[in-house]
Amino acid sequence: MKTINKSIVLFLSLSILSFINITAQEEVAKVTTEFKVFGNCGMCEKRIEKALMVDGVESADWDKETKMATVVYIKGKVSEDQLHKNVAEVGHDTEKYKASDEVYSNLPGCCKFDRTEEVKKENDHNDHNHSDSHGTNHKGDKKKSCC
Ligand SMILES: [Cu+2]
Repeated sequence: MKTINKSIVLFLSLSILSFINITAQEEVAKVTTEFKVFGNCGMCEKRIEKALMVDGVESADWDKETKMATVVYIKGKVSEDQLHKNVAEVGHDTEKYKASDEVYSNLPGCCKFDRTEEVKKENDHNDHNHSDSHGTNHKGDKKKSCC
C-alpha cells in the first residue's frame, strides 16, 4: 500500500511540476519590443505593420506620432533583428537597418520620411502665390494631403 501511495504522490507532483513548467515557458517565450521606425502617415503605418506581421509575431503596432513600433513576438520563432530587416525591406529605416535607396525612392511622396537634407530640398516645392491681392488669409498650411 505504501508504494502505491508513494507513486500517486510522485505522479501528482510530476504533473503539477510539468504544468507549472509549461505555463512558465509560455510566458518566457513572448517578448515585447519597441524600436524606432521612420515614417510619416497612415499609409506608412499599414506598410510597417504588415511588414512586421510575420510568422511568430503576435501583434505589431506603429505609432505615427512617436514613430515607435511595438511588437509582441514569440522568442525563437523570429528575431528582433529580423523585424528590423523586414521593415527596412519595405522602405522604412529603423535604428538598426536602413532601407535601400531603391525601395525608399519607390515609396509614395507622402511616405518619404526625412532622410537627408537632399531629400528635403527635393520634396520642398514652394510655390508662393503673390497674385492673391484680395487679402484673403490663406494659412500657410502645407500639410501633406495624400493620406
Ligand atoms: Cu506614408
